[in-house]
Amino acid sequence: MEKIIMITGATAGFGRATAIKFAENGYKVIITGRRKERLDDLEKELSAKGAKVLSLNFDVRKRYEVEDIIGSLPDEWKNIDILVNNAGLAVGMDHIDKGNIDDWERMIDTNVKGLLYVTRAVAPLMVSRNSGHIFNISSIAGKEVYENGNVYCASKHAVHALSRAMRIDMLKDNIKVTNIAPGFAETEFSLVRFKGDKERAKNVYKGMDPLKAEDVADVIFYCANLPAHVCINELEITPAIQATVGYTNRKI
Ligand code: NDP
Ligand code: 8X3
Repeated sequence: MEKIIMITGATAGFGRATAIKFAENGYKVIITGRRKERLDDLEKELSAKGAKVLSLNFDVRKRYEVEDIIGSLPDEWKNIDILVNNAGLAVGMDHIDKGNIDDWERMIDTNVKGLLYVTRAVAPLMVSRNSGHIFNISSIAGKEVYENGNVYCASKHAVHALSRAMRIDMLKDNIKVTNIAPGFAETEFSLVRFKGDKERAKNVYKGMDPLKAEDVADVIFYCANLPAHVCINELEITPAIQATVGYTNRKI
């Protein structure tokens, strides 16, 4: 039987690349995000390749919407085998005394609370079948911190802690949990962080060959397709020129 994967934040970056990778490999894919047009376009693109796609248009921060939409999945889409908690963002980059509190709330509400709402809705479906695999997209910013990264790093440290906690809680339910911790990857991430400032966003990746969204999709696919007795609990992936969050060998 075809496996079902649900990916939050499939309208761009890692989520979109992951949806394409799994759809091309015969999975049924549930794609989610706030930008409906992009979901529609992706649904068309994948369906044209013969994939079965369900597109769900919601904001992970809206607790009751998340519960309602996931709670009323059609029967043929309920048996979710893989959940990728990917939707997330950084907004702003300032010292802690100057940060914008609205930006902080957006990051915490999306990266931490949104991930929890989705997990709380999907995990019982997996527990009832005694089977499943949850991927949480954290970051190397979930293992280390950097100047001006304060709240984003804290939100990703929370994701890292939740991955470890979920692994323990769901051990007896035969549900694998994998924490993915990418470093620099050129997606729309920096454009969002710098609120549409293209020049500043481009500069983040100056002098390097950053990760591509497809690199992250490939490792998720690899982890998801290991033998049943193997679980990768954590996977850190950076561009070759990046050793830690702050040590890079840029060619500038
Ligand atoms: P992108 O900005 O390219 O994609 C982010 C995705 O998240 C979009 O599909 C967006 O969809 C979705 N999203 C954001 N907020 C919400 C929300 N409130 N509700 C639903 N969906 C939402 O960034 P990336 O692909 O790079 O980021 C994906 C994840 O990877 C994030 O969690 C990020 O923190 C993490 N990460 C990124 C790294 C990088 O360097 N790029 C490195 C390490 C981790 P829409 O706007 O349509 O809702
Ligand atoms: C994104 C990677 O280093 O920009 O999580 O925080 S970083």
